[in-house]
Amino acid sequence: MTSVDVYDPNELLERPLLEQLQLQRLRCTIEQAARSPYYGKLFADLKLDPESLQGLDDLRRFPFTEKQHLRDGYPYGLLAVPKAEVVRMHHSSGTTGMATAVFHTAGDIDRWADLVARCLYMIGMRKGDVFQNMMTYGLFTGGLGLHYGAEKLGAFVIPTGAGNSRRQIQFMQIFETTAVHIIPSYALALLAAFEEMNVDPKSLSLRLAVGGAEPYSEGMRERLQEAWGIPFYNCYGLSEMQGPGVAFECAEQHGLHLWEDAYLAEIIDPETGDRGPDGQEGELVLTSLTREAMPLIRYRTRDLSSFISAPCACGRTHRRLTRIQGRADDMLIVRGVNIFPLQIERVLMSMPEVGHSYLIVIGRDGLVDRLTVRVELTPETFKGDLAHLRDIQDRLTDALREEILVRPRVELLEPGAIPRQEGKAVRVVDERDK
Ligand code: DLL
Repeated sequence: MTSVDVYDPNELLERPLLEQLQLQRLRCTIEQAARSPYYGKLFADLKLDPESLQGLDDLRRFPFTEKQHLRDGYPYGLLAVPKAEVVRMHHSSGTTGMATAVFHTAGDIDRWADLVARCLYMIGMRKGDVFQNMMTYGLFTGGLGLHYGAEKLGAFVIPTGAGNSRRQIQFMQIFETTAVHIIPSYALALLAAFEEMNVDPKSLSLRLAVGGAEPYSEGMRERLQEAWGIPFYNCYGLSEMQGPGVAFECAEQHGLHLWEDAYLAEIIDPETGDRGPDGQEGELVLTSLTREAMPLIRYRTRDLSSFISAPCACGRTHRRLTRIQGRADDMLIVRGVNIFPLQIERVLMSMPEVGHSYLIVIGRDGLVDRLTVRVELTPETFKGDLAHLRDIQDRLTDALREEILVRPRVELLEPGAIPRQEGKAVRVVDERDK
């Protein structure tokens, strides 16, 4: 028997037992989903029922659920319990213009809190930790999701929410905050406030940070860890699957454990919908296994990732996902070339002269696409002479050209020139459709 210290023994389930549990939960989930107007009709039309599921592979016979289905059924088309059983709803951020409502029973909230507590325990958080939750509270799941999980663990939770940078830092000082939950782009922006207040984050009681809700590169993580002096753990989730805590990094910081007793994951080719070999990058498709109010079957997340099937050194058996590369919809096509914003971030973060923020702007010169990368410099670099700045501009342009195969226009900006966001960062402005 292994002696890994875990929150929930399920984290160590050997694969055959884990799969047995998944199958049992999948059958219940299908039965539950059939109580919603949408799935009830779909399963009846296609003559699908839980009994026909002999093994996990039989799930392939079920069609994908897309965001559009949630939208078409808005608000209650996928609700699988009487409305009186619902204790809370969340609403997706609607960053892609398609907002959806997600409902929770008391049991759902409890299981979600347990899952988040498991994540936080995994990275060493315990009763006695002071957890400053700097995520927006409200319809967004980042605030309340982590809040309930941290409380369940017995941590001392400070629900500051997002924004008000000076007060965030004061609270860290006064209440000796040991752990923070923060959007990575905001964690970078907050460094300017630390500098202004002449506070070194390394002088505080901080031990660890949880960062998620938006794609960020390994280079960005390294920067954050260096500047804050603490590990940043990647947290993935989406409202439709209840919120943060779907997958989470362990102390190894090499991939995110996807909790397979709560979700059944597939990676598909976004074009064909087929499953590829393990390790191949594709779109993550998730089936909830423990959700009651609004179970979703084969939900297409649009998020791009791949499985790491090698066992993790931490001893947990749940498979890991590689860092989410962004959404399939994030892909930019510039002069016919496919570019992901994270490719640009990777290059920027590798250059020490680059400061706390950047913005990608796509426009058009006549019929030709124009790609501009606006880059804030660090305060020290910005004071440099013109020849030095020109050299940085040339090096950035060349490095970006090499990575994305398109030659961008690079604009160097003074620190703080790009407006800060408290929520998910907007990294791309596409002016072509205007
Ligand atoms: O962002 C839930 C969340 C809150 C996750 C706090 C982590 C921390 P939504 O607003 O529904 O839910 O947005 C979900 O955000 O489909 C991804 O595209 C993106 N996303 C979330 N976490 C990550 C991450 C929350 N760690 C959408 N890396 C998802 C990359 C992420 N993208």
